[in-house]
Amino acid sequence: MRFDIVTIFPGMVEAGLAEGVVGRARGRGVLDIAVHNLRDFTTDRHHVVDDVPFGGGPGMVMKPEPFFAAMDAIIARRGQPGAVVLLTPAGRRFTQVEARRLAGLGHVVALCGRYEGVDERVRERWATDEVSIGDYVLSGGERPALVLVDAVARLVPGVVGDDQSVEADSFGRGLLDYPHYTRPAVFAGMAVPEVLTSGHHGEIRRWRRQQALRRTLERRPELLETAELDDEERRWLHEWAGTGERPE
Ligand code: 6GU
Repeated sequence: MRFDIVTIFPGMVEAGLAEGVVGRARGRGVLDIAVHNLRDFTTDRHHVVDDVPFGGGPGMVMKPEPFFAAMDAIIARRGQPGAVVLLTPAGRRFTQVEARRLAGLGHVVALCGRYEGVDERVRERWATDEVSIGDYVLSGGERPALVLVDAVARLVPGVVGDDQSVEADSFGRGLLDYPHYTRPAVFAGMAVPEVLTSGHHGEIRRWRRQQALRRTLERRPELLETAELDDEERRWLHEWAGTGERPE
């Protein structure tokens, strides 16, 4: 999987890619990620990337020319991408569904804007997608681009060591994850739920499915509208709704 990230803070982006699952996959060559300094695509002596907004008002706007030059260079050197994503708080919310779609495209370019804005002609000419990572304000698209790369990269075969853990992840089936425990069996006066030490694998699977469902119902009930549930899970929901009860 290939990523190109265009930013005025290449050091921040490189630092975010250096360690962990993404850093190792990059080291193995499973991920080919290039970080491009937007200032390298300016032609003036001072490498200026922003200017005052037409029509007035506060803040600065990122100039279009460096983005256009960066995109021309990326296409020439790295090939035609499957998507060009502009990271902006005005974009559509990034979801696991979007991550899956982008992972299937093989080559994604991320354009990091600053909060005040990017000249609209960049979006018009280049952006196939405009993405926000949530309803809060960040000072730039760099951290959102790192979020996007991480979420997409995890879905690329060979990036995460254990394919099963990707499957089981929160949102793998559209549900929140179940609680996890490791040794010691009693710690700080708190015991691990007995079922997990029982060795009854069928009971353990059932408990985990119930816990995942319960958490989702309590914390993110709207996810249940699109989650992939089987008949038994639907029955549990029905029972809990009927009695006001919750499983242990
Ligand atoms: Cl993509 N950019 C900025 N500046 N703020 C954000 C965001 C993006 N997503 C959530 N907040």
